[in-house]
Amino acid sequence: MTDVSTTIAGVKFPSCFMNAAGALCVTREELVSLGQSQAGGIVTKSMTIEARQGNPEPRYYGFPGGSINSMGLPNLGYRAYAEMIPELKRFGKPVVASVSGLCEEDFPVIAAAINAAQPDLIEVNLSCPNIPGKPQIGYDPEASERIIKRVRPLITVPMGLKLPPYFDPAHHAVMGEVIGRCGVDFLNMINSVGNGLVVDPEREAVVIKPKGGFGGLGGKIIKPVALANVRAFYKFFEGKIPIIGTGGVVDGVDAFEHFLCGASAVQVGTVLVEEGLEVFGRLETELTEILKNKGYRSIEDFRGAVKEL
Ligand code: RRO
Repeated sequence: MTDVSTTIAGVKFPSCFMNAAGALCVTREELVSLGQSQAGGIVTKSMTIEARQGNPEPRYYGFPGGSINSMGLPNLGYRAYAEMIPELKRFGKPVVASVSGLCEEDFPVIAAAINAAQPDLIEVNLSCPNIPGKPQIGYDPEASERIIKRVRPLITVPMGLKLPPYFDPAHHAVMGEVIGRCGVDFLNMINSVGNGLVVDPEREAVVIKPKGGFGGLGGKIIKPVALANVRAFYKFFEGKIPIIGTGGVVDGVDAFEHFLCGASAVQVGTVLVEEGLEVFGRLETELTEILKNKGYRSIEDFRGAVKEL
């Protein structure tokens, strides 16, 4: 029997595929639909203190190979998600609450209240690229460390970080040191590749409205960046901190590559938005087929085992 379940920080997921924070997970209806789907977990939209409409539209654009977004944290506010968590937990799969904030002080407020609602895991988003005037926290190691150290004592469920992509080994090392000092139970990488620009040559225009068209890139085009980050942190921590691989997973082969690089689960954003909830069944079938053909029984049989030349 081929087994595509996985475990992150001691929490068992019936399938290694789940939604990435932001993808079809803002409203109660969307979260319930994720619960009813074949997704292995339910990840909430990153939440702020107050509900937000987000940035002006158009703010998402899909194109062959990927997507660009500048949603601007549209969400219901943490109180609404805290209330929903008990209901979402009844679907028999882990609930992952994604905690964000518009300033450092917001993070502990939300973390404490959401922890009281006892999701199965909490993911602290240090990497939203789309709030005008606010840089991605994960690119500031000191600010990241301050925030992690403030929320860490407030969280009793496994706590993870959603990281932005890093593009230099020196940056992996600096953030690796920060994470090592703070005690983090899991990592999720990568968030979208921030501040890309997509141009429509027909219209001679950018494709999304906020920030002059700049936004976070997702989908197939970012897979090599995602794999590099998964691999770099897997090696930095010698496989001891579980990693959720996010970025560029469109089919079973992409997921297989993430696991080879060291991921224990994968999340899907762009392909979920483009294809809908049916994607989870397809991905599971495709990965199962690959594992069967290769003679692997589970992800643990080959996780992190990519060969170097
Ligand atoms: O809402 C967004 O604009 C957004 C967020 Br919070 C994030 O973490 N990553 C992203 O691509 N978009």
